[in-house]
Amino acid sequence: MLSEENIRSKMKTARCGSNVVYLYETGSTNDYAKSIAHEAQDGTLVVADCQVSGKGRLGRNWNSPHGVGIFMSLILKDGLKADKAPMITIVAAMAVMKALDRQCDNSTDVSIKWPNDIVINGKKVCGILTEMKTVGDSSQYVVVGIGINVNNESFADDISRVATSMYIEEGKRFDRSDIVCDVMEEFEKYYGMFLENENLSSIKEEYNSRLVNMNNEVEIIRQDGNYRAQSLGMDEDGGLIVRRQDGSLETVVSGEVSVRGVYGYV
Ligand code: BT5
Repeated sequence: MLSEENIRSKMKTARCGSNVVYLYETGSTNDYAKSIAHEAQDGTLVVADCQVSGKGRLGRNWNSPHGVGIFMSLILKDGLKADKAPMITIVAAMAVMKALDRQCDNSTDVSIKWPNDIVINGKKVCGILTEMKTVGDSSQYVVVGIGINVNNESFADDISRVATSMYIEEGKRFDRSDIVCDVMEEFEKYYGMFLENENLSSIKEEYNSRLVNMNNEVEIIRQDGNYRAQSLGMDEDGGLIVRRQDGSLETVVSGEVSVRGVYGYV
């Protein structure tokens, strides 16, 4: 069982997860975190056993059943400029990947699909949704939402082609509170590196070395149409550099686009 006591007793961080709010069931931990963010102390982590209306990006759903997954949202109050906030998604992706490295077998291929998916063996095991409230051009708070499929044995037909869990890939069950605390520890480390320059210069190399579609042909999906390009890796501001078929280079920015493999999800 995931419990507040369990999580608190294992948390080793000074800031991220220094206060834990545990909910057996909620609509969305991001929505709950936003509803308390004004009064909550910086570093508060909202964790739920189940979400009845878990959210992905652009109004999509996040499948969030009881007893098997991690659904958590971290409240940060650094007053960062709003245009820096999308980089926190990248920091969170690094943190989850490193936490899953710790838990999974050494031979397991844990990688990142830019910008916000963690992938094992080509399927999505984690998604990240960063939201914020702004005042002028600064953020009043940022909420980093992380969903990880841990002990799920199967998925509904509509997502089974893209989704996987740690249990499905590793063939064993995991203690969710260990993973929550490992993610917070890794997040605190990489977030500190990000804050030094307020960019991803010190993270970029490691991130790109684990990018699932590095150098591959990808489909860039934009509101005004799709096109194919070669993915060349992330830049220090979190954009994905791509080479278009006419040879020109372009940096695509998360939020504006999705990236899909030419032959499937990755
Ligand atoms: C994401 O969106 O990947 C962001 C997911 C963030 C979820 C966390 S859970 C805690 C916090 N509270 C929330 O309410 N949300 C955050 P996106 O890139 O838009 O991907 C969504 C798509 O992933 C869906 O359209 C499905 O195709 C697929 N999907 C849905 N549930 C999934 C799951 N559990 N595992 C893998 N794929 C899933």
